[in-house]
Amino acid sequence: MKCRKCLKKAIIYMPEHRLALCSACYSPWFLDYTERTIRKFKMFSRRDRVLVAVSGGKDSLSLWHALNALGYEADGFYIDLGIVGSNNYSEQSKQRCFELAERIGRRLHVVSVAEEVGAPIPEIKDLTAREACSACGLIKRYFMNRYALEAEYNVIATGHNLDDEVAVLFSNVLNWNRGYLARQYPVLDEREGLKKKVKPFVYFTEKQTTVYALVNRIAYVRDECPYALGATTLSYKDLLAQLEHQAPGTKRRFLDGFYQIRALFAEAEATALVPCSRCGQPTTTEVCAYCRLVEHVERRRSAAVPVRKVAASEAAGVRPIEHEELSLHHPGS
Ligand code: Q46
Ligand code: ZN
Repeated sequence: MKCRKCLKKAIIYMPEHRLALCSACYSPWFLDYTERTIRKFKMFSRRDRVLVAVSGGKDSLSLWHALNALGYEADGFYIDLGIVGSNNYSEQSKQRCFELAERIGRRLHVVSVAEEVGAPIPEIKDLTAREACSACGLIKRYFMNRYALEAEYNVIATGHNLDDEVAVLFSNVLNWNRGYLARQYPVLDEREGLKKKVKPFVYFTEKQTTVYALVNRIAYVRDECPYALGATTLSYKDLLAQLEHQAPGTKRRFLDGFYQIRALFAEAEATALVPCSRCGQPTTTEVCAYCRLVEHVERRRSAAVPVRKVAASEAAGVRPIEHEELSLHHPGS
C-alpha cells in the first residue's frame, strides 16, 4: 500500500479515515490532527501552562512529545505508584519519563505515593481491602489536581485515547452511570478548585499513538501495570475492537454521538463542591475521599508498625488535595 501524500511505502492504513501514510508523512498528519482536536474543544492555547500526566506508557509520552513539538508549554507530572511486579513496573516507567524529559528539555515533576500516603499502591490495596485501581485512580486524580493548583498550571492533560474513551463510555452506558456520563468529555472546565482537564488524544486509536511513539523513537514501557490484567475495561475493548473491525468508524461514531447528547446528563453533574475540612481540596463530603484513605492507611499501619508521619508534600511546602466522586469512571485516568 502506498502513502496517500507522497506515494512511498505506507506503514499504516487507517480505515476509519481511509488513509494510508508512510513514516515521513505520519507525524505531520498526527500533529495536525492533535492541533485540530485541541482547537475543536478549546482545550488550551500557547499562553497556557499545561501539566501532562505521564505514566511511562506510549499514550502519555506521545502526548507530551507531541505538545512539545507543537510549541505548547507542557511539563510532565509522574506519580510513582510504588508498583514492583515482575518487572519493576514503577521504576521502569519513571525512567522512561525522565528520558523523554531530558530529550525534549522539559521539566518532569515527580510525586511518590509511598511518601505522600505512607504506603505504595500494593500495600494500600492490602490495608484498605480496596481494589488497587480504585485506590490508584483516586490518588492520581487527587495529586494531579493538587499539583496543578500548587504549581500554577492552567490545565491538566492526559493521554486517554479513543479506545480508552469508548470502552469507558460503553461501561458507563451499560451501568447507566449518569454522574460519570455527565463528566465524560474531552474537556472539563475549571470549577470550584478543580483544574481544567483535557484529553487531546481522544480521537486517536491505540494503534495510532503507538505508531507515533515508534516513528519518533520514544522509549516507553511496553508491559501493562500488573493490576490492569483483570480490569473489565479490557474485555470491553476486545468486544469493541470486533465491532470496529466489522464496521470501521463505529467507535468514533459512538463517541461523537454521545458527545452530542451528553447535555441530557448535565443535571447529574450539578453536585455542589465544598473544601475538604482537612486538606481544603474540593469534595462533595466534609472530609474528602483522599484524606479518608490516608487516615485509613495510617490507622491500619500504626496497628502493625510505626507509621511515617510527615508527608513529603508537607516537607516541600505543598498542601495536600481530592474528590473521588467528581472524577470520570476511568481505571487509569
Ligand atoms: S496504574 Fe493504577 Fe492503572 Fe495499575 S493500579 Fe490500576 S489504575 S492498572 S492505568
Ligand atoms: Zn481532604
